[in-house]
Amino acid sequence: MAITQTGARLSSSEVAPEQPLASLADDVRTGLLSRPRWLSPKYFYDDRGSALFEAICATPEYYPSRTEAALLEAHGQEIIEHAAPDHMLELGSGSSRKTRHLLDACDALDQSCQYWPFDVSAQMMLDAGAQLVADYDWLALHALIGDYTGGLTNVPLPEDGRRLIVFLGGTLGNFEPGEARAMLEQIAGLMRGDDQLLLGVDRVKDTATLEAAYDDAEGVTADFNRNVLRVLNRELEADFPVDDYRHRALFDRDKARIEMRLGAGHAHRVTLATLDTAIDIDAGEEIVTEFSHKFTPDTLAALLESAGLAMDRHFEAEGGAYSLVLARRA
Ligand code: AVJ
Repeated sequence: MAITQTGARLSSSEVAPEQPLASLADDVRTGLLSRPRWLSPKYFYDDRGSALFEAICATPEYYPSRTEAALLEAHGQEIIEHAAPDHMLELGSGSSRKTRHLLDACDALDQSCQYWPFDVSAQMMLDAGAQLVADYDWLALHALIGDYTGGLTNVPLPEDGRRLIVFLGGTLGNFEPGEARAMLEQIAGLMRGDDQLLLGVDRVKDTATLEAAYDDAEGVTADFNRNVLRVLNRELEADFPVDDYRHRALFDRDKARIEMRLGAGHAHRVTLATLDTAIDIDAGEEIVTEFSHKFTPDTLAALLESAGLAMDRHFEAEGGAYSLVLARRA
């Protein structure tokens, strides 16, 4: 394991996937040639896409992010008291903005814990990390660079100490049910004894609220959705007519998920030079770009149970808008 020491309390290392992950090229070839056509939401997040996601979180319609932050602020101390972590591993930590509520709670409770953010963007983690170690003088931060969908067995957590695994933002909702269970099983595989998982998920609610959250009036989400085509145009030398695509966000109540799609305004042929492929797209044809699953207390408990986990504490936003749960191995 290559460890880069960037300061006494700030270091980083790369986490290798268990098996080689599919490349962008392979994923796009598979998805675009399937029916319905699909693209993985993980390709939204180039620099522009990450900035657009931050902007989504600031729209009045997108309640999940601020609702989760409020729950972390209100219950941070109870969470840290209950989990008493020596090591906090966060999957998809991004800029670690919401995690500060947990670090504040550690601070208030004199629980000195090491923080292990895990994300693909080394730059974002190290920038945020430098600020974090400056703000919390007891904090040691070890940034883990990699794609956590490649598995967690190579995460270099020390054997000793109690673990709190943090998985926020409703990101689990991006996975299809079987994948979500597999992801939770991976997490459960890192947990022993009293170790805890802190999981944030969005809840099933009325269709209007859900669809508005994924189709804000300002059009930020629409721009975010179309951004995946810009990524493909750049990375695969493609020529998607980005502005010709219409953003759609529909709640499927049977599957309890928002589906984001991009619909072609006109029939066209797209060429992906890097893939040596051309695809004819019909007028109105749609590409599925994201699923965002929503849960009820029952479906959440059942999913946890299927992965060998059990709910220890459940913090709900007003009206059951959002859930934060602490779970342990069953
Ligand atoms: C970051 C995956 C949790 O599904 O709500 C926000 C992404 N997509 N608006 C979500 C997203 C459109 C977000 N997650």
